Amino acid sequence: HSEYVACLTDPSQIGCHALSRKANTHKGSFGDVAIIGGTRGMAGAGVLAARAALFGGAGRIFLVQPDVELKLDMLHPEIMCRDAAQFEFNQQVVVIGPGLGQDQLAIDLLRAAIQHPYPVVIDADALNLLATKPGLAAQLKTRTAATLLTPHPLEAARLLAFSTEQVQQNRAMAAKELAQRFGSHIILKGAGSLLCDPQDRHYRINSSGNPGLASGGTGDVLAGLCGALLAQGMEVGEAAALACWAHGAAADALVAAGSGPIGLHASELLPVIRSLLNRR
Ligand code: NPW
Ligand code: AMP
Ligand code: MG
Repeated sequence: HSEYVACLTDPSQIGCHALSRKANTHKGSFGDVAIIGGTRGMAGAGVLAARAALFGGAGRIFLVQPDVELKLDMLHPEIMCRDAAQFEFNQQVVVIGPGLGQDQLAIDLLRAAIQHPYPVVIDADALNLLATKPGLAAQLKTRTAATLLTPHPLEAARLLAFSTEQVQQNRAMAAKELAQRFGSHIILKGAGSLLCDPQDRHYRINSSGNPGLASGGTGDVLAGLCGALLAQGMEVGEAAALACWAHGAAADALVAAGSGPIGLHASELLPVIRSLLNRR
């Protein structure tokens, strides 16, 4: 991997302009996102990812739940709640994993997502499944549409059969290894998230964010945001970089305003991320 080059993500080069909208557009212009997750006991993870897709600008958002815990997000009825047992994949960008669980239905949904010929973001429990099902990991390599894996250090360790300490001691090596092994774009999360491209031979380190993000649900927001940016047509490496930067910068703005790091929580990120995406 020696030819990989490191660089910091440069906010001035991160492409919010890629999201600027022409006058004659409609919701179909900004893509559909299906969030697959939020099973019983972890419904919130699915809701947070779906809300992040909404605040991130996707045209239409489906929250596809393995067992329908919620018929409606009362705060955001724009989100369409569907039953995974009856859901048909169309042309959506798929985000699979937040609160997905790891039972047989989850495995079947992950297989369908991997076979889906459109961009897919794989997070949380879908990564944990990938770590234990070599057949699914092999299928992943045959995908032609964009694939983005968003592990935190323990998920990365599971995927690589390393310890978390091994991942953290050499994060760049771990991210590159994941990119090669799974033929996918990688966001290795944690302070200074590392972004890795399987082809371009460079990796980037995100410069925004702070320990206010160390609370349950922030990763689910990042996954949904990645889905929204992909649905709006961004290239996967750029979508990953913009999502990481805006997610971290939202936390930085909240801390600057006195809303963290203590007690900062995932839902609060959403309107701040939206403001950052609308900045020109
Ligand atoms: P430790 O404690 O240090 O040993 P898991 P999960 C480690 C859903 N959620 N640096 C750390 O290990 C998710 O979407 C639902 C070092 C930590 O304890 C998943 O589907 C929510 N270590 C499911 O729950 C909100 C780090 O990983 C352990 C690290 C399980 O996901 C919460 C946690 O990993 C959650 O999002 C770092 N930077 N970051 C909801 N509201 O419904 C993490 N670790 O055991 O895979 O559990 O990430 O909570
Ligand atoms: P997850 O563990 O899946 O909920 O994801 C946590 C999110 O918060 C990821 O985007 C991490 O990069 C981010 N995060 C967690 N802790 C920190 C930290 N100390 N500094 C910066 N970002 C963090
Ligand atoms: Mg997570």
